[in-house]
This record gives sequence, structure tokens and C-alpha cells, in this order.
Amino acid sequence: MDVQGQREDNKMTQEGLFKVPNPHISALKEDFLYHITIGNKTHDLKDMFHDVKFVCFGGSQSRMRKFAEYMVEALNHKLPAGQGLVDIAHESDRYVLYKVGPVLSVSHGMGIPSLSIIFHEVLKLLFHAECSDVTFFRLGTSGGLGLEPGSVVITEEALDGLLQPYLEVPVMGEIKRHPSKLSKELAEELVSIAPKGFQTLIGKTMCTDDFYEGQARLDGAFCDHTEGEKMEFLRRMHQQGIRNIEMESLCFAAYSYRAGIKSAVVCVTLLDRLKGDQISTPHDVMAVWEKRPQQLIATYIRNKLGIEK
Ligand code: R2B
Ligand code: URA
Repeated sequence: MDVQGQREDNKMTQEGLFKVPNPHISALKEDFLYHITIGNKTHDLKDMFHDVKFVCFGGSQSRMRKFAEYMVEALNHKLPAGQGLVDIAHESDRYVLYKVGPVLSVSHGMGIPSLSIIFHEVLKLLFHAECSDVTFFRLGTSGGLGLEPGSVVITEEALDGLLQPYLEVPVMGEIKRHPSKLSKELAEELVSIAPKGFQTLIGKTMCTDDFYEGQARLDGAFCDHTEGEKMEFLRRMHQQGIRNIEMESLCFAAYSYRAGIKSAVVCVTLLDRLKGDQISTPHDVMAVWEKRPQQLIATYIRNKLGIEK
């Protein structure tokens, strides 16, 4: 079943508040966001999160902590004397959640199932907190196609492993199909403020459920394809405008679109898949590359908040 039409039904109330599309949520006695150990009756979510305007997701817990620390500096955010950043989800060890002024920094783990869980819970958190005009970003890593490693790709459209532009979710024995569209306007705005010194571009992204065979690698524990077949597939992808490969953009795009939230996927490329499969770049070089999406998003947020450097 194609649920494309649903987008018109949900999201914003007349006051511009974000509203989750699920009508059952408001009927719950308490909505406990299990994987981040936050409840809408246990906690005063409006008091804690009402001012959130930007939610930044990324795979690794430590990277999202570093991003939160970086945002403290970037936003000239004053932490109360003697206090540091605290992981709001610290009672669960599944994800981390930091708040720096209007910015949430959240880890999503690896792959669509992990991202999907935290995405549901963050949307419900924003709903309970009565947030409005929130923008989402995924700041990630990826394998590039025909790009200098360290380049940054802003996703124009996310495609699955069959190169189809939608997320398919089996629900009660039926496949639900959700288009994986992203904001063209936001992608263009981001590319227009990208720093010089490395390439930042808009391109399509293939999102797979597997890092090895699913991404046409030859170096997994299993492999039933030849080098020639791999190269033929990667070249075909490149010809279709695909510039990178990762493992979450499809769900991130589809759920943002379904929720009516403006969003962007910004991933640095760690290698050129037309040249190989193994990622063997030294750690210090990779650390510099991994900061590039963060720097771009920090610039965007600073601009929106009118913060001068
Ligand atoms: C990029 O990197 C991870 C796999 O190494 C995965 O989460 C992704 O999308
Ligand atoms: N993440 C991926 O999913 N693939 C890569 O090749 C690199 C990072």
C-alpha cells in the first residue's frame, strides 16, 4: 500500500505546533519513551524541550557527544558554572541525547531499525513538548562514488538497495510504502554556505541494510558476485546520479517527510567505492573528515539564530 497521501493529514496544528500523526498517543495514560527513558508524565517535557528548533542525529554516541560539545562553543552557549553537558538518556545505554539551547544532539546507531526507533521517540518527545518549526539533520559517514574521499554529500533523494525511492515497512502482513523525499530548498541552502577547501555537493544516496554485500563489497565474509559485476553495478549507480552509500538516509527521509518535518542528510565520504572497499584511512584524518558535516550544520544553525562568529 502506498501511503504517500498521508502527508497531508498530519503534523502541524493551526498554532504551528508539531503534532504526531498517531491519534492513539494522546489517549495514553503515560507515554514512556523507553529507549531514552523519558516519560511525558514523569518529566515536564514542555519545560525541558519546548525551545528545541534543530535535531541533529548521527550514528555514534561519542560523535554526537562531541557534536554537542562543539555546539556549546559554536552557539556561545553558557553552561551554568561548574556544570557540564549531561546525556539526558543516560539511564538507557541505547542512545545518547544532549541538549544545547535549541539544538538536540542524538545518536541513532547503525542501520534503519536502530534509526527508526529513536526517530519515533524523538518525534513523540517534540509533540509532548509542544515544539514548533523544527528542522532535522542526519550528520553521517558514507562511501563515496567517484568523489575525493572527505567530500561532503547532501542527499537529494534516498534510494533503497534496489534503487527505489521509498521505504518499505512490513506492517501486519502488508508492505507500507513511504516516499523518501527531502527538502530541496534546505539542501540548496546548505550547499550555498559550504566552506571551501573540500567538495560539498548535492547527489542521490543509496541506503542499504547491509554494509558488505548490500553495498556490493567484495570483502565481507560472504560474497557471491565478481569484481566485474560489482564495478558494473557501481558505475550504473554513478550514472544515475548516486554519489554516496550509507545505511539510514532512506528511513530518515521517509519519516521526516511523513511527519512533515524539513530535513537534510549530510554525509562525508570515507573512501571512493570506485577504487576499493576497505576503509584504512588513518584515524586522525578520518576525525577531520567526520567534523565536516558538523561544521556545515553548525554554520547553518548559527546563521538561523543570527549568531556572529
Ligand atoms: C555509515 O556508516 C555506518 C557503517 O559503517 C552506517 O551507520 C552508515 O550509514
Ligand atoms: N558507511 C557506509 O555505510 N558505507 C561506507 O562505505 C562507509 C561508511
